[in-house]
Amino acid sequence: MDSLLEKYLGVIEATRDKRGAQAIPLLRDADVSKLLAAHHPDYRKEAYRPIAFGPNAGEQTVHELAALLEADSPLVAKPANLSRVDYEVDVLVLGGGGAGATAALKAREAGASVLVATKLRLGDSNTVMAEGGIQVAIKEDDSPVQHFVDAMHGGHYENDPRLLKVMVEDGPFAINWLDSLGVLFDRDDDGNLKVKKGGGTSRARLLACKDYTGLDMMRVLKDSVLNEDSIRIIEFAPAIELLTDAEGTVTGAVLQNLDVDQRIVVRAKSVVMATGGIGRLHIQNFPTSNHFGATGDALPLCYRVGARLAFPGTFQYHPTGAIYPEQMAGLLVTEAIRSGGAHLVNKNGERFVNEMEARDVVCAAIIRECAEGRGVTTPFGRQGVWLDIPVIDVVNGTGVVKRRYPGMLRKYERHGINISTQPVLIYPTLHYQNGGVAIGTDGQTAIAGLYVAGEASGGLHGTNRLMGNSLLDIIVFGSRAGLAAARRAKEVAFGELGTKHLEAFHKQMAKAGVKPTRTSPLMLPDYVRRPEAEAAG
Ligand code: MEZ
Repeated sequence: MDSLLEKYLGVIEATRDKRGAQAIPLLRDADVSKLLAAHHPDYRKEAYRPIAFGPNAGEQTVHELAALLEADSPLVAKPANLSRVDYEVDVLVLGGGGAGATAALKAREAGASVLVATKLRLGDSNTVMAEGGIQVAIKEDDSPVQHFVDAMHGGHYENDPRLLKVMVEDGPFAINWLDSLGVLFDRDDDGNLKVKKGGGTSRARLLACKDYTGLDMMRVLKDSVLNEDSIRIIEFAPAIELLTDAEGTVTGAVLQNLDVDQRIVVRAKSVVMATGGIGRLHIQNFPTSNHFGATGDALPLCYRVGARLAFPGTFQYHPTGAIYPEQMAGLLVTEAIRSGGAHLVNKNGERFVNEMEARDVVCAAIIRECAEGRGVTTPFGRQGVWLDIPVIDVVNGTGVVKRRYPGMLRKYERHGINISTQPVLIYPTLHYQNGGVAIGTDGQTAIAGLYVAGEASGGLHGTNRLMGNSLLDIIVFGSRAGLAAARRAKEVAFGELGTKHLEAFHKQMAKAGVKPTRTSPLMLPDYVRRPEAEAAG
């Protein structure tokens, strides 16, 4: 057995019965506020600064995002030849994850010609990284209203209520659609959909495909896109700039072919931005649960054409990211495991928070335990606490962990750890951007021709998203954005392709005294440069 585990296994096993009998009450709102202010990373003043110019000028965000927003367009150093148009389509979808695939399918269904351009391969996205489930109110004891109330409370009442209303009400239809496409949601022996509870919710309303829900959803969405012959797909071609006409309407985009150093010019009547989140920016040096391409590309691209961001300063640090073994650092250990009864345990064998609090609360409590000396240090110097997964089998009978969490079991097995019998070490991992581009209920932005769906958008989740609401978000708003983009395409002609918006952007930049030293979007994480930067101090 591993020496780290050997040292602590005794205390974890010896305290299990006592811990199991302990009822930890949910914190009162006033105590939640205190805990967050003291320990949640969103409250670390030194990690934040005001954005220097643009639609969100003066608002606080993390240094990493501010730098992206204030960086220059790659087209300045190397302009694209806009007179040679490579593709002309009704709807250009940027991003090949769940939101992008849904938008493409719905736009096509509505009669639009569609091109999907994606940075990596179709399906490479945070959608496939979402494990525990999708929230939707479908059971008799539940309702969209109850779902709305839970999400509002979880988001600290900052959520845009118009967006949230649409999501909870469209939810059951979204599930019907996924079911009809072939998503294999877990069912009981009578064939009824099974539900479980997520953190911060008053009802069990998570539908799941074991512990690989997002992966199964993406499987069918991807197949559906591939089966739709008329949807064109370009892989390894991220967008590097949006194109606009003289009125500032979005009329297309320039893509970068990653295989050969070549620009691709697309003219479109509508553009749906669905490029996902920002985890690979490793905000505040956190490890991340995100996929390799999650570099927040939508944010600078939309910002440069004048779109405002909602909540640019709030991020989700998923409470249970793996920290040991080192090769797994940042990988998600699904919340479904806490929902199944696992305990969070400090080095003294004590539980210290109700495991079913909302994510930001659990995250802050774990950080507090480590900051106050009750954490465990890994051989690589990471601090964390134990997630006692074996207690699930102790309480429910041998084999439950294996049956419910085959994905987690396999990930740890590769490193010689059996989660049915061995607790694992965890610490918060950067998981989700709560904020993003401000949208209306059809994914429309304030910029004509530009729609945003999924994690790239902001407002729906307030300042803290609840588990499973992202998988619902991508389907509901992917659909709405795809349909609205197709409707617009029927009503407008193709526009001229230009970069006049960059002139306005540069004027604001100069007025703020900012001299850009880099370009955005980042496209790929800069791991190669990181050690040099650290060495330089
Ligand atoms: O919504 C999520 O982020 C999710 C389902 C994550 C998880 O813990 O499994």
